[in-house]
Amino acid sequence: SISFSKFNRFEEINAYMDKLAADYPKLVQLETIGQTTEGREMRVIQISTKRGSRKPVIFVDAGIHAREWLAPAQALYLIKELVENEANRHLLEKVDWHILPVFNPDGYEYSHTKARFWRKTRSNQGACKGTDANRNFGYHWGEVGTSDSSCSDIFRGPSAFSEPESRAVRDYILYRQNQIKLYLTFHSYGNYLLYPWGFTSALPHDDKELRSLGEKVNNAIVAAGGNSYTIGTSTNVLYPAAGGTDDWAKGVAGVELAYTIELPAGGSGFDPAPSQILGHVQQTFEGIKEFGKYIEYKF
Ligand code: 0X9
Ligand code: ZN
Repeated sequence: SISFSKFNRFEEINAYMDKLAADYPKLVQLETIGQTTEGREMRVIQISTKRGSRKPVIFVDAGIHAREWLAPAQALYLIKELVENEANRHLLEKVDWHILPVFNPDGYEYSHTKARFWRKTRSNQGACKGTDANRNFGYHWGEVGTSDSSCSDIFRGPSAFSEPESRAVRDYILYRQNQIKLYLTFHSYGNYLLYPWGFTSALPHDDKELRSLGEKVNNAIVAAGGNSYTIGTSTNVLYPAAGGTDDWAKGVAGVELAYTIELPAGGSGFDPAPSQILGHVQQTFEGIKEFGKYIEYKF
């Protein structure tokens, strides 16, 4: 079963979501949104107090990069708090949460069983396997900070949306384009709160709003004892990298509020000690609540 003193395997995460769906049938619905290259199911948990509601949706994903294990842990903790902790019911009053805890389950399992620092998907690409799904989205695809070599960790894929995992998330978001008001994607590591763009150093039209919401979130995390985040556009505070999910969500799907959250480091960077997981996910959850409050107030 799942816990926050270890990194849970994909099957454990699925079994937990099944249990939530069985125990909280009024609150939880599961949707399989696609299949990976190796045939695993990609499952989104929809948390809502009202079936068929037209409330604003916050869409969250994690684990697009296989080795960034704190990201699925954070998504799982968010799921647990939203569903199982009655003190958090207010976060569901005006907003629905749709969460994909493991974007890249083939890679995630591979990083558990064969190669700890695997990043990409597991598709066949000629010389080497796998595409960086965060270079595979179809907005300024193939531009700066990407590679056309299948052996590179930032391989963009042979074409935009070449990966079944990318297509599943693209289609899920496009289908709910008008309802999704905030897109959050969890990565690790380094404590960065990033927003578009990753393909250019130009600022988005709503840079001020994105930054000030980022600051609210960071203040809550710091107040909870977490490390402070560097806030800004991907290009300006981290590095340029085109074809990311966040840029696509904002630039194509029209989800104006889109953030990549680079969670804290630990161990090699990608593997905080099991004893550190709970503290990190609790502190970050305090920031995620601020995102929820903002969407509630704005829409
Ligand atoms: O390079 C990435 O994909 C992300 N960093 S990571 O170390 N987790 O790999 C940052 C992505 C930021 N967003 C865009 N560049 N669009
Ligand atoms: Zn990442």
